[in-house]
Amino acid sequence: VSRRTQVAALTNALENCSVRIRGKAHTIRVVGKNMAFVVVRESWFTVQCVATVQPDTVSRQMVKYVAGLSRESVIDVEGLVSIPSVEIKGTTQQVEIQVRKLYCVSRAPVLSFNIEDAARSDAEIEKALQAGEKLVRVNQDTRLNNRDIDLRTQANQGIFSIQSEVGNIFRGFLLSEGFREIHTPKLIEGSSEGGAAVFTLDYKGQPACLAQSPQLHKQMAICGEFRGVFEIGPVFRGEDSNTHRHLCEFTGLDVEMEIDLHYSEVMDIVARLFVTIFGTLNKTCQKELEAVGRQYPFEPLKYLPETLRLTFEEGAQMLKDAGDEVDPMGDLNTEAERKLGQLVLEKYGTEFYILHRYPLAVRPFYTMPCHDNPAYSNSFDVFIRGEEIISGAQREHRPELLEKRAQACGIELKTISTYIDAIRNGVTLHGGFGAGLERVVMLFLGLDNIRKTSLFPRDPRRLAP
Ligand code: ATP
Ligand code: AMO
Repeated sequence: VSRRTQVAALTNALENCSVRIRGKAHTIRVVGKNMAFVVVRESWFTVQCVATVQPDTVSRQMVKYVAGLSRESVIDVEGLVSIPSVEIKGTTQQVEIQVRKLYCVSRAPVLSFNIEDAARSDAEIEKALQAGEKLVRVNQDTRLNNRDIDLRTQANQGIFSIQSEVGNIFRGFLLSEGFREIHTPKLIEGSSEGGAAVFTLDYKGQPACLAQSPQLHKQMAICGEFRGVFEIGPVFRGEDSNTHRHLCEFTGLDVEMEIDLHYSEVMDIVARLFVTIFGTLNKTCQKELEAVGRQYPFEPLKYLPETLRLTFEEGAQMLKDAGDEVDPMGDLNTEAERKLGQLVLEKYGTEFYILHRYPLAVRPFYTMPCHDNPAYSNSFDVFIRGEEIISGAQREHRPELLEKRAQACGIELKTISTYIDAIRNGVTLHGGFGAGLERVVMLFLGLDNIRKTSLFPRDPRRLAP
């Protein structure tokens, strides 16, 4: 046997063929002294290998050796492909390998948990515990402390394939619409969003920050006559929030574009882009969606082909009508956002919608006020299942007003002087938006915690692995 066969390629067509595979020992089960079963896993795919004592090929000693292997060791198996008479449960491949040779390439120590346990849903755990089975319930900190092991479950393989696909669709859609991909600096002079959530550092003797967003530079690209731009890149927030949806570092999906007349042109792009993302994921990622759903059951996202848009005033009125107190000129808190999501679902049948025309006072300094009523703004947030995934707006392009707003929002003008100058040098009407990749994936999949959709999450308590 010379060439290695992928576990994924092991099908009925290879019956009686001699193959060599390499993978992790997912489970090891020994029956008496003459037989051992090893399920070999190669990332997503699994196959059962059977070592039975046979005069010429498999000795008792070899069965004993197999029995002594540790789970998650990397092994090479050579043998014949056979088709079992009964359906094999718990493996992706429906053939078996009758082992002739088995080598251990890399022996794993006893790990903090095994993949079988880590892959169980809550319902499966309850059922197993009731049946008196001994198992380890793997909590979130243990998973994140041992992320390299945790990532091996099918649900996690699915989550990060879906995350990769969201980035691909985002990029493909925007390129096809004539946008240009840009890469803005992450070391900048000061806060780009305002507020205290910023990491400061020393830049060769000069005070500096890790970029809180690509906001200023994506706008400066528009000043540089890049008519429409996007970026997929890291965003740093010195959040003190230990919530299920805040990270200290996340991946921003940012867009900035010229507009002709109205900020609705930006919302048009958001709507078409996200309907494309959802539709494509539902088509191309079925296997991954099923794997996530097996461990973390969820209902598919309900969305309309024409994305619903409500004004902030309409949303606030819906909450009031439902008996909630709402500050008409304040922001919605997390609870109100959730409640509104529920009301919108009941009334309009969608879990994806845009809320626009927010009070100006709750938006960042660079937001354009509404021309008919400057207490409101040409801005919007976008929600999935009652939680924010996007903020966006038309930008203030009048330098004097921009400076005034920045000052009022407590931004140190000297840290944004080159940005203000760029706006002063002449820029057309423009707007854009930013989404958080981890939030998009978390909420599309109905997951309960953003740490599940961040490969190596950074939160106020976690800087490793
Ligand atoms: P944006 O910055 O665009 O508003 P966001 O979703 O990060 O996006 P924040 O402004 O950070 O929102 O916070 C919005 C809401 O999240 C707050 O009104 C508050 O209700 C809630 N929130 C933030 N931090 C915490 C926390 N530590 N505990 C509970 N709730 C929090
Ligand atoms: P905002 O601050 O609302 O807007 O951020 C945009 C989107 O980024 C995500 N997000 C986060 N994800 C994880 N952890 C966090 N701590 C976190 N904070 C925000 C959310 C949010 O909707 N410059 C503007 C965007 C624009 O107007 O273009 C901005 O940064 O999904």
